[in-house]
This record gives sequence, structure tokens and C-alpha cells, in this order.
Amino acid sequence: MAIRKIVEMGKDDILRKHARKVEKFDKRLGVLLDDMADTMYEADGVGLAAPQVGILKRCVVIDVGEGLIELINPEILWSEGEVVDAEGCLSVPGRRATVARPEKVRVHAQDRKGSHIEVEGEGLLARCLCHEIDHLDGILYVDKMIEDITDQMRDEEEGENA
Ligand code: GNR
Ligand code: NI
Repeated sequence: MAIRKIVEMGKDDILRKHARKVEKFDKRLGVLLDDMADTMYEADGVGLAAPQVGILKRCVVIDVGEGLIELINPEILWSEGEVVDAEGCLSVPGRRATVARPEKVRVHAQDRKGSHIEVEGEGLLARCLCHEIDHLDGILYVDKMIEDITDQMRDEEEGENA
């Protein structure tokens, strides 16, 4: 178990590359997934994709508060609806913006042993699944963002809700 360094946008073009499909479900893959989970929790993130730690493999970890999900070679089977909501990225620190994402998605993937699995998610989980799968294709949320969320906007919203 180890914390890996998270690559930031603009410092490394690895975030812009297409990650390769995982073919070998070996011990090395298990170590990568363990390290990715440690790194995600340490950084207080709800998801992490392997390219964010400099590894061009199609691996993702997610925990939106319902337990750890590990996805190898994830693919969206179908999606429905659309929600515009706030999004951030550990590779784009200090910024948040609104992005339109499906309300609900169903994803096919493999687990660390290579078994085929399916995961369905709504709300934040759906958003996170889409965000992480985008990372595997070199896409960052800033490519899709609608508008930046400034501290001022956030304070005003908090005021309204108070
Ligand atoms: O920690 C994260 N929070 C988040 C919030 C809304 C939508 C997506 C995310 S993912 C992000 C972690 C990250 O950068 N994963 O790639
Ligand atoms: Ni991200």
C-alpha cells in the first residue's frame, strides 16, 4: 500500500493520452488498485483514474460514500437523463465548474480478477463514473464545463440556503 503522486493538468500530457486496455489480471494490477484507493482516500477524492497517477491503464477506483468500487476496462452500456451540477478534479486543484452529465448510467467492467461485472449509478455516482471513464480517454472535465464556480458564487448560494 502506498500513496502515489497525482499528476496535474498542464504539467504532464499523460492526462491527454488514451489509456490501454488491461489484459493481465495479475498481482501488479492488484498493487496498482490498492495504491489508487489509498491515494484517492488520502486526497479526499471520490474517484481516481490510473492516468492520474501516471499509469496508462484502463483502471478506475470510486467511493462516493457507499464503499470502494474497482473498475477495470469500464464501458458505458447506456445512460439516461441529464443533470448539470458541480464537478472538480484532483488533477485540476482549486477549481470547480458545472458540467452536464447523465442522471443515470449502467457500466460494464471487470473486477481485479477479470470477472465481468455491471454497475449502475445515479446522481454523484453516475457523474463520477462518467468523469473517471473520460480520464481513460484523455478527457478532462474542463473540456466539457459550462461555467466556473467561483468562491463568490458558492458564498451567495450558501446565503440563499441559510
Ligand atoms: O474528488 C472528486 N470529486 C468529484 C466531484 C464531482 C464530480 C466528479 C468528481 S471526481 C473527483 C476526483 C477525480 O479527479 N477523479 O478523477
Ligand atoms: Ni478527475
